[in-house]
Amino acid sequence: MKGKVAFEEHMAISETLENTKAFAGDSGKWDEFTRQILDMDDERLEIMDKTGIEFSILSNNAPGVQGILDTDEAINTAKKANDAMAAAVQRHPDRYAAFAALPMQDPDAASAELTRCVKEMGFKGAMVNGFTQKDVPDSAIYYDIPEYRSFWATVSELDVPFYLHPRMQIPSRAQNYEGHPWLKSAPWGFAVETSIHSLRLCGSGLFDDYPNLEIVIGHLGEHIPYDLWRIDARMRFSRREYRGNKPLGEYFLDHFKITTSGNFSDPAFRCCVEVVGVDRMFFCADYPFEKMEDAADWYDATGVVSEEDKLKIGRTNAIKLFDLDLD
Ligand code: GRE
Ligand code: ZN
Repeated sequence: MKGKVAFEEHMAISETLENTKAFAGDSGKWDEFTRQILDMDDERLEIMDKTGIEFSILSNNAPGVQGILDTDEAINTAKKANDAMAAAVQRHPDRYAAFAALPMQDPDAASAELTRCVKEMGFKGAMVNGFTQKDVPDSAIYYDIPEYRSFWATVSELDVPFYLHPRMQIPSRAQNYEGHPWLKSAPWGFAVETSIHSLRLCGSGLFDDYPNLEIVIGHLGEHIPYDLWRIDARMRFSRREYRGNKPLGEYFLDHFKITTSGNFSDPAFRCCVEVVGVDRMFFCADYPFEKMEDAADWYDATGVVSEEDKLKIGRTNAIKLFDLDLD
């Protein structure tokens, strides 16, 4: 399929490159990975052409700004990453837009940076890499807590989507992964982290306070669609400190969008389509952690949805959600 739009497509700046090293693949892959994640002008566009991806929304790599302990450094690094993406968008306005990296260590600074990116640079929303650390390594701040309501007010006012991207649990809180480091990252732990954070947002009353918020999660829903029925079913018996007015499933279906990033599986896709519907689903690759070729080959060939729905998920849903200037 030509004309696809993809938007979990990562770039790095020198300050955030190293923290991705462990995920780049086996040792021989680092040079190629570095070249690909830093490039926004050559190879990336060539592969987009080859795989029928017309347009990408760029984002900084994980954990990126969320892993920086010092708040001023986080603010400066977010600005630098955002300015680098804005420059790439200016060089290739018909191929790229961008999501803001945000210094969530300080909710007011995050609001200010998102406002700058959206209002002054035309960014399409934010991509935040899970919980933020702050001051000390053993810290993990999730955004359902009251301190972040003013930040969400800004997201709501700007009316842009917020992409909640995975990161790995920090070592001091990852005892249950002991002896199995492979389990902590993309094979499983990423989804555990991101699904818990998503469910916390649903259970916090956030979406009653700001009914227009749109959260995007990748990897075919970070396991949530598969379990959505059971969550509500079991919450008939215990809703202790659940702060939503509605059943959790309603918040999830009303406020979450799901992408295919890094999960090119027909059965998982079928489950998502059945649970959340084609209007809430979107094609993404997750380059350069995944190959655009793998994403596109799978998507272009899948028989799970009709050609009409494939066009929605691969293109027109994204044009609508992000108000993209594409036909
Ligand atoms: C991602 O960005 O989704 C990602 C990483 C590291 C490893 C795998 C992966 O940041 O999908
Ligand atoms: Zn990603």
